[in-house]
Amino acid sequence: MASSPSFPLLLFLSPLILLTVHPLHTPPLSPDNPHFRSPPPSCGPGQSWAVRLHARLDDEGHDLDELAHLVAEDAGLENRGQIGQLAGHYLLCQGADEGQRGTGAGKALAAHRYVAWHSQELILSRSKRSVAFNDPKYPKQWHLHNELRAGMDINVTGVWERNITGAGVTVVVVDDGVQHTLADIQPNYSPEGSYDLNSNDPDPMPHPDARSDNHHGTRCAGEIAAVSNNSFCAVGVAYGSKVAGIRVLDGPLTDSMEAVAFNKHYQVNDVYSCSWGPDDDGRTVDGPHPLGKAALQHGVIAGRRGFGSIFVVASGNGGQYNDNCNYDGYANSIYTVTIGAVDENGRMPFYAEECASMLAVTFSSGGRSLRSIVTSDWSLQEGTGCTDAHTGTSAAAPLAAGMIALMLQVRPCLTWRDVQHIIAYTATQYTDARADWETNGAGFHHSHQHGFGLLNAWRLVNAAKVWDSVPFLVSYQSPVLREERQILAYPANLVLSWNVTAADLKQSGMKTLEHVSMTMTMAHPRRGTVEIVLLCPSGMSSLIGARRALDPDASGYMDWTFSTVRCWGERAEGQYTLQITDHREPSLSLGTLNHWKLTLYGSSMSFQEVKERQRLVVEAMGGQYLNSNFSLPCPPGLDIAPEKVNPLTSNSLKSLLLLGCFALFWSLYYTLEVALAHLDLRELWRGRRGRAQDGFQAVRLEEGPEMELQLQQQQRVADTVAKAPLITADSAT
Ligand SMILES: [Ca+2]
Ligand SMILES: [Ca+2]
Ligand SMILES: [Ca+2]
Repeated sequence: MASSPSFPLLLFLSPLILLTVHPLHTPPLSPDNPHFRSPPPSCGPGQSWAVRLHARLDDEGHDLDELAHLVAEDAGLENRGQIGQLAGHYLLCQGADEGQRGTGAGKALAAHRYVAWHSQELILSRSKRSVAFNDPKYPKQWHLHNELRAGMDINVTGVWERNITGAGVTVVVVDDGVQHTLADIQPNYSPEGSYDLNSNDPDPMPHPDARSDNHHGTRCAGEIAAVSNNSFCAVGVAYGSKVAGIRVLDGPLTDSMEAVAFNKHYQVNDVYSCSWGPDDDGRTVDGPHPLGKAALQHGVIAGRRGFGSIFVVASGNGGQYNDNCNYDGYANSIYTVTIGAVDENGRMPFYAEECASMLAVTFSSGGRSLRSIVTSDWSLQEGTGCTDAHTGTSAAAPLAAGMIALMLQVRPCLTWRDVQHIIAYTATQYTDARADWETNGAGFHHSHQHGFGLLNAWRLVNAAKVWDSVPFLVSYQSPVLREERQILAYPANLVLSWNVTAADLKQSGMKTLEHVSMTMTMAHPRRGTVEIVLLCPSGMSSLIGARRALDPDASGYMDWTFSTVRCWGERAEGQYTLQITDHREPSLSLGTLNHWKLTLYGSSMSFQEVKERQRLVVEAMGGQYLNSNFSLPCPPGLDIAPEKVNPLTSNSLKSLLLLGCFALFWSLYYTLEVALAHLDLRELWRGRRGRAQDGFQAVRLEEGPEMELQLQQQQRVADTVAKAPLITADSAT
């Protein structure tokens, strides 16, 4: 009760105290002034005492400064003045050779009537919050901190300084294995998220190969989560995250294996980094097959406790063959984050593929004179555990996966679509004469070469911090539009359109767009000469079907789905137009568009809400939300069981085999018993062992067809059981 009147009094007095203390430290005061002291900011190590005085004046009317002097004197210490701006707190020092008196000082302070609290100060261990790593190759990791070309890095160091390193997030590298015994991987390795589909065991350790190139997955894993400050090689983008490996690329890949890979340990793995895809030869049109597609869809619905697995895919390395990622079904998929590459000048390298469905780009190798990506490497065969030569869009996708891990640390409940939205909202546009930047009706800039722009870790994480989940996904599908129209030769155009009305969208409630897809079937003698442009109602155009000089295929497209992200955030309602033209050689006949179908994906988010979110994201870029304790509520997610046990795992196979054997023996026994019952047993008993066998022979002969059938059936059961591992073995090798 006594302290309650004294606190306002202190408040009242504090300006006075400040007035008396402040001049002591202001320059105009002469050094000759008796009050002038410039005490060293601290005492020697182990010689400083901090005291808090009772916040009231004593009976003789001494002020706090005077009380501090009295206390110091009584304890045999020297008063060094108020500690910072903390009224009533003083720093008292003892001499260097006064260790003995120090103990006495402690006792004196403890007993002193003016002292409310005291403490002998310890040296605090604090590391500077600037990023300095002892990893020998960190200085060469220009993609993390580019000192040569300002701005040409992923802008991540400020995120690390705020302790955002991907903690609590697991990224899985779906590739040719991960050497998890490596010093840069082992401490961050997640065996729980890992699997080997090539050898069907839980250990994704890469196998040495003839060309010593099963280092790919390990390099990608290092880019994501290489351990920092271990005096070894490099630092990962999300060096506080866990990294797992799914070995699937070291052998023939089947649709079912891909499907298993995409959902493997999907309550453990948050982000799937896939630096691979169909052949980048400029003539392939391929993507996930039915099971792979289903697994991608299942992953975004059920993975990560219902928030959705994040699938990151590389745009492809077929740039020199005019390949385009709209012919790659993984890049086209709405479920994936499609990432392209730029070199350290921000230019699209010769190998990189462009397309309308590309979300963003990040760094990788370029021409010979430009630097490649420095990352961990395998140490098998010719590997040294570290490389400065990781290249291609393969090197870009894991950087994106690492940045997404940083986002998920600050906001674990971001859905798979939130992640795509935040990328669209935050990727940065920059000047590149060769990029066809266009700003769409919602104010998002996109180029076929760079997507929405460069991924920027600072922007991604700050936006993630304030991002409220977008409304659930809705879609609209036009009917299949049967055309059977001739595709005209350039410069003429076949123009088709479909109007999406307000009534069409009423049922789903869709207001604004995310992905727009167009599925078509076309007959053509050389499909690589056809060019397809899709216009959204705003007039924003997407080159969804780029020409490919090397694609001579005469089978056209069979229900191929092209997609674009270029209309992101725009109003869904209005007229969509297709422009198809044929840059054909005159000798070839014209093709025919058989039918097409438009699919819109989006949500009930209104156009105004899109603008509001854009404003919020811009506002968050100052870092104020990241710096503060601000956090939006995050629901815990659904309680989804780990993926269903694959019936072809070794344990279930063993059980199946046991069951099968039991069934086989049981039916043999039963058959024998029934058969023997029909025989003269005494004769059999009399006979020698050989006869018993003869008898059995007789049974077999006598009951031939029926027994044969039974045996065949049993054999078939046994076959199915025996084939099970063969099927897996086949598909796995
Ligand atoms: Ca293995
Ligand atoms: Ca390291
Ligand atoms: Ca490709």
